[in-house]
Amino acid sequence: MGTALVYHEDMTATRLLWDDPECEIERPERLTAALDRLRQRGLEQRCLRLSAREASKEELGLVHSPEYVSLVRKTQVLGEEELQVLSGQFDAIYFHPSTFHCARLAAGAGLQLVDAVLTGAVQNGLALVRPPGHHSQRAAANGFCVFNNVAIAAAYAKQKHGLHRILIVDWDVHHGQGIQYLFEDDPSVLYFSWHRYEHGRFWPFLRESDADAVGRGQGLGFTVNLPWNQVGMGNADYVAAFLHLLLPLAFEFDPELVLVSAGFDSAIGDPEGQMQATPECFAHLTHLLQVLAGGRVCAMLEGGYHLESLAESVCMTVQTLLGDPAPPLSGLMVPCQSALESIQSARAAQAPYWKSLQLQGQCGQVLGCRIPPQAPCSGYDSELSLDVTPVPTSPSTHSPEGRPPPLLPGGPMCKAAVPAPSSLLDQPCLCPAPSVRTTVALTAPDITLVLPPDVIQQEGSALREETEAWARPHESLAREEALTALGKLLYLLDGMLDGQVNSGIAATPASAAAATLDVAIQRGLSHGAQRLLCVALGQLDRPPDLAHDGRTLWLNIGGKEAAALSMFHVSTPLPVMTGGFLSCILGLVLPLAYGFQPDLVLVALGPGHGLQGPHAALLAAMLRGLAGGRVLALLEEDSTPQLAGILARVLRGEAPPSLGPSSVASPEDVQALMYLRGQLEPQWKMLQVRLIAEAWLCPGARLCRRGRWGGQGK
Ligand code: X5A
Ligand code: ZN
Repeated sequence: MGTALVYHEDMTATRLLWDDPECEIERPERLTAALDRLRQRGLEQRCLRLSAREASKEELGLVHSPEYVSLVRKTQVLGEEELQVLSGQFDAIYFHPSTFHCARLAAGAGLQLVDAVLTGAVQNGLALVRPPGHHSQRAAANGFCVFNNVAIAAAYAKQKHGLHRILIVDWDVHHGQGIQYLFEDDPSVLYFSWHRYEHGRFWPFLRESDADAVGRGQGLGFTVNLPWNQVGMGNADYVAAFLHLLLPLAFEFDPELVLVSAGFDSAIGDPEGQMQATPECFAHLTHLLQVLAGGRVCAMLEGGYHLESLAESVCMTVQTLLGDPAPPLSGLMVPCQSALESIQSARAAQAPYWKSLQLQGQCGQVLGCRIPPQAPCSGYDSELSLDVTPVPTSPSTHSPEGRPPPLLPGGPMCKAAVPAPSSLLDQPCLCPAPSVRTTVALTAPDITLVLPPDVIQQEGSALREETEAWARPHESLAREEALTALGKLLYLLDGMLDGQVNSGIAATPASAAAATLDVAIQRGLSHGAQRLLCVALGQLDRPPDLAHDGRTLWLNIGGKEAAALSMFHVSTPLPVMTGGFLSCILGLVLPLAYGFQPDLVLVALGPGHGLQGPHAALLAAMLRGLAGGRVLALLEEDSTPQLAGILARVLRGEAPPSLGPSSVASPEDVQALMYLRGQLEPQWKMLQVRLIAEAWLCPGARLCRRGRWGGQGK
């Protein structure tokens, strides 16, 4: 459906006319650097380009006082000295004779974007604007912000388009206190902000930026603050915050529209943020938001002062809005202690208002700790534990992240501001963005649906002899239909491993599902996949000779009971309610998947998977964030064409339909999840939503936990 890019060259006009070290970073080059890079990458050309219009007085009046709007209007005719004096009345603000015009364009750009998305002209978009908006208040400019672009867009979406639930995600590194103030008693706007806080010692130094500011009156629980108390937060911290805090609330809220206060001062290299998240992380954040609100995402630029980091991060965001798969994240996916503390305190502050947090609550509180605090390591098959347990300190290549872990044990887990290694930003990413749009190949027969033109019905098949050789050990693959299906699957898989096809859907007779999956795993591993994630739904037994060598992560959803045979072989019952399904995906599947960092994902809907189309689509859409989108879905031959169709659409980058209001998870679902967390947290740090009481959990836990970042500045 397309991506809008809203811009106007006039917004490069406003600039600082005098000496002010605090404000000098907000310069016109921010816009030109971002736009130039979008052009260089061919991304701008793929967007629907819209020229920004000025917001009207009435539109500005949706959030600002008339007096304040006239005050800003008058700056047009002031001389430099008067501008400087007026600027001095606000915190971190400069006015320029063009400020009023630019700020009206910035606000207007957001309105155009909202109109384009809500009329269905496009699916999503980005407004490249300055001045930024999120610090601006009803009657005050603040922190480089003059009019509150995102807040105006939200108020406009409510008033003009009649929306009832809008999610604002503020990933700028500063607290958008302006947005918070404007909606703090409004339950129709859920405002989420993470920000550098350092226990109140970072600008804007506000008590109300802390996690315990949760809104007021009717709006209680609709303000969500995640204060970062240390600098140096990275990809794992940001993804963990989304999986364990933002997304559970966002699904429960079920927004009709997502607005993003897209500041990139939260990216590596930025002088304000001093954080470590790489540009690719913004592809993942964007991707994770695209599963909400039917994919209606409107991003608007806020901060971002390191031109290189800003330009790259903007490209990552736009590329993902366009539907390209997200490049894999670099770095070990282990959230730091301080991030976990922040996430946990925000979860605790929000728990009274959100069912999804109450149910996932702390072990020992909600469930009365019926789950014995047994040692996960000893819970494993003893033969395997040697191979599996000492991942973080083992010099073998069997770590979940597939690279030798750093050999620096111990050390305080403190962070220091590390300047952006320019090498990190110069390097081309591991997985180059595809030059053509994602292709999905279907081997499933009888799909008579009208599919998007870039979804190809695959004709090819692997050589008969080769197919037979792979099939030989499996009785269930002896039948002709099973062999034919297998030949097509192997051909498709090879296309994916060669990089000719990004993702695919293959069909197999139900009786041969388990064997086909087994062959697909073996073939993937022997043909170039380093780490293969297999998510098997329904009754699909773990292939008998699947190794615990860390190259395959086997996750069965549909097992009889929750069980972790090793850290790489996990089974959990199929959740019965939507809420349970969501917490299984956000609380188990994705944390494991992000920790594992696969380069190939198999998702198999086996016998009795019981998934509705929208649930299957959500799972597939979210898994597409892994492995550069290299996802192969395996269906049973008698699956409905609707199921294959909806999967084909999400695999090529369309948004999954929203699930609607979610029911809560059943006690059994919660118990299974918490049990597995207890078992797996020591090895899979992305599962953690709180600090592990080390001695309480497992004697080996302390060993497992140290070394990752110790002594490395984080
Ligand atoms: C939009 C934005 C930052 C203001 C920092 C003042 N403002 N020290 O990033
Ligand atoms: Zn900022």
